[in-house]
Amino acid sequence: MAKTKVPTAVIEAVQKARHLVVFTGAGVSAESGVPTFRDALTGLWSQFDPMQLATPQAFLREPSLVWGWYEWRRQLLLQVKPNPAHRAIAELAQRVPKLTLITQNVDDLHERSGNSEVIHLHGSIFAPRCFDCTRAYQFTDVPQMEQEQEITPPRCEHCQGMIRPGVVWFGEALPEHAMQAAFAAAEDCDCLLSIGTSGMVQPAASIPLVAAQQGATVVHINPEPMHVRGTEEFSLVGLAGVLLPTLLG
Ligand code: BV8
Ligand code: ZN
Repeated sequence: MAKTKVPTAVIEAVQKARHLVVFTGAGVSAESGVPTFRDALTGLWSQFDPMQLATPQAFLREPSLVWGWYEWRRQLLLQVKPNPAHRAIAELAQRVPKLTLITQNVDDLHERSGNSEVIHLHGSIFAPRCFDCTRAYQFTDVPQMEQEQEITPPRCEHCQGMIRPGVVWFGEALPEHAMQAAFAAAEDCDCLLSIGTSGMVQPAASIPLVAAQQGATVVHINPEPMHVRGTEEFSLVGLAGVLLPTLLG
């Protein structure tokens, strides 16, 4: 892949930013070996559309299949590590006066790279809770499960309800505080980096738009060229782990 030249306007916008927003999707974890939603899922789940599995209806209809899918993803996340993209974002947080990190991802790779404040619009795979009484649980044991094994979700000690992944499913509202903080940052920032997201899922996908509409410089980093509007929006075609370190100057 030819080396993408980062426009000077982008380098300057990042380095001069008073308030930089970094908005990430599954692509920022791809180089850590975490499959994105649009990659073909492997094994048992390749026959399912993630959009069909990531819903409360699917969980109530097939609790073992959905719980098994998340346990497989969680086990995978316990084995992967942050990549240069995550590390460059943590480094940027040290350098700019103010950085707001907003992620659609449910992994903890930003936190493990040193970003202490992360707005998780779609929750966390590491924060299970009771489907009925919403009591929060911790993962203590790491149940060894064979690849593609269906396992039943544990039961709540308090009400015997099924324990569910702590993520936001399709058709579920995003956490109010996360939404408010994310959109306020998009309104206030002077530069927004949109990294590794196909921009298909709402309302998260509106965040770069809100930033562009109030005059911020918006930079998309994605191996797929992204549609840009106006002179203050850029599409850098390439891998996040390769392009982000070049923004550090
Ligand atoms: C809501 C957690 C309302 C779970 C996720 C029609 C019918 C029904 C619903 C809707 C509809 N139209 C719109 C909706 C709303 C729906 C929606 O947007 N649907 C879409 C699919 C049409 N949204 C919702 O339902 C949301 N809730 O609207 O609630 C409401 C209000 C009040 C009260 C009640 C209800 C909830 C959406 C949240 C869903 N949960 N995740 C889990 O993780 O399992 S979304 C999930 O998918 C991810 O979190 C992520 O957000 C999304 C995947 O998107 P990306 O992150 O962009 O990943 P993707 O694979 O798509 O793309 C990766 C990109 O990376 C690619 O572009 C690729 O080129 C790039 N890439 C690859 N490698 C690299 C790279 N880039 C850089 N470097 C690399 N190396
Ligand atoms: Zn309960």
